[in-house]
Parts: sequence; C-alpha cells; structure tokens
Amino acid sequence: MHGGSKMMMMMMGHGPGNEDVRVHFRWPADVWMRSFDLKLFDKNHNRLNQPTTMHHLELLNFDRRQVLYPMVERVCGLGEETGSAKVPKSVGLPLDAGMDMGLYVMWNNHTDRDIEGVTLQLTMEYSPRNLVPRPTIVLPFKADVNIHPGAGDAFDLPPGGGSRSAVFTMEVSGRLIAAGGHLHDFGKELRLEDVATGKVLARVRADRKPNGEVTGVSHGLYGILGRGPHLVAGRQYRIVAVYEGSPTDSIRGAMGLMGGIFAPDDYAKWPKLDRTNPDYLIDLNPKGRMGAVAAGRPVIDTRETAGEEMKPPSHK
Ligand SMILES: [Cu+2]
Repeated sequence: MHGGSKMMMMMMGHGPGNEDVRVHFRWPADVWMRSFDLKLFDKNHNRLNQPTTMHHLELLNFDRRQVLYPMVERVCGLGEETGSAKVPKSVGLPLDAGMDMGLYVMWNNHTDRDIEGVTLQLTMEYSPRNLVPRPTIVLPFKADVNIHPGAGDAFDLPPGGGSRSAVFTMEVSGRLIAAGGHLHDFGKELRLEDVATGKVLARVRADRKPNGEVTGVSHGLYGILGRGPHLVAGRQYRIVAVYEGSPTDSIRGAMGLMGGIFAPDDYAKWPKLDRTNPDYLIDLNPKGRMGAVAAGRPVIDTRETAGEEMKPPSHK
C-alpha cells in the first residue's frame, strides 16, 4: 500500500459550478475501484508539472449521493498537492457499469505563458467485482463546517480567529477508516465530535508556517480492517474548524472540510439519491455565483449526452 492515507484527500473541491472543463460519460464496468493517478501532458506528450497547471479535478458519480449531503458523490478529487492514492485489495469503492459520471477540471495556470493542447490522463486501478474474498465497501466521506451548495463554502472570522462548526445526523452507521482535511491559511485544526458526549472522534491538524500560511493538513488512517471511529445512524456529530490568525486582521475566505473514507456497516442502507433535490441538481446545472451566465450554459440531460464533451463555461 502506498499513499493510502491520501485517499482521504477525495472530495476537497470548492463547491460545484466553478469548473473550466466538464466531461460526461458512462462508467464502463462493474469494479472495485482501488486507486487513482493523474498525469498531465503538454501537446508534445511531455509531463506537465501538475501544481502549476491544474487547481483541481473531481470525478462525480451522478448515480450515488454523499453520505451526509444529498449532493452528487465525489468519487475522487485531486488538488494541486494531491496526485494519486491507492488502497489495499481488502477494500474497494464499488462502481457499476453504466453509472452516470462527470469529470470536472479547474485549471490554474501559474506560468506566465499560455499552455496549448494539454492532455489529462487519469488512471484508475480496480479489482474485478467477483474478487474473493469480497472487499469491504468504502465510500467517500465529506463534512463541511459551512456548506452552501452552489454558493461556496467560504466564511470570514474576526481578528484572532475562532471556530466554525456544523452539526449533522448520520443516516447510516459505519466506520470512518481514514480522515484528512482542507483548511485555508490561518487554519489550525478540524475535529469530528460526538455531540452528546463531546468526545473528539477524529482530529486533523494544519501544517503551518510561522506566518499562518497552511502548507498541508495532516491525515490519519485509523485502520482499513475495522478500527476507526464508529458513527451511528440517528446520532448527532459536530464538525469543527479552528482558525488562529493575527490579532489585528480579520480572516477572509476561510474553509473547513473533513474528507475521508467511510465503510458503511450495511451498504444497502446508504441514503437514497433524490434526483429532484435542489442541492443534487446544482451539479447538473450549476448556478449560484454564476447565475448571470447559467441560462446560456448547456443543460445536461444525463440520459442523452453520455460520452459527450461539454463546452467550457464562459465565465471567468
Ligand atoms: Cu478551499
């Protein structure tokens, strides 16, 4: 196993609707997904430096919702600092032939020149569905302290910092077998707590420079084989993001997301997708901050346009 702890960097996006490229396709086979690896190439097939070229990429599964939110599942997400992840054969993320998927890419060219003809190569390893013994089902986990689908999840804090938290109720029981997070500059830590007891179930800390710049967030792999905090259906949990800034300046545009890998006790009890839920529909037809241009964007009919590359949105 290499980089397994990075798998929890899944789903660290900044909310739907801000992407430059959107590709829509059908997943081809029944598999247990076990890894992903992204490489970028220039028009001559030379490797491009990912952090200087791409801000983030997300693979969306329109046929399954997130564990906490009615929004579309983020199968994997890769940011400027995350390129690949892999989990052992004993676990797998179930993907079915025909699943309706989308790939969103947000470019962020840090160089001072245009880069033409960029190719993106996303490689995913998988086990066959009939693998024996059957892997433990794992799915992405994401908890956001300030979730506002389609409108961005950022928030401001007063001079000195403070915390922002949100309470959620689990709909399905299971174990959080790995956790990581996403914080902006001046971020200090993210915690997952049991509301009734106050007990801290998971904690990830920011790697900070003395000036408060966040260079990364620690992550923990609690155990692929049955350890890690057990979250119980019907019970309330709190996600907390803590920020510590300078005593004189407000903190603008903070974020707090815990991402991880969740193994449901019974996958049959996974919350059912509601295709009419407005938060689900945002990924199909993003609006929010781009409301002014939304009307001019292609309306995606998930049954008709599979495999078709959509035009980049015209915003910027
Ligand atoms: Cu962010």
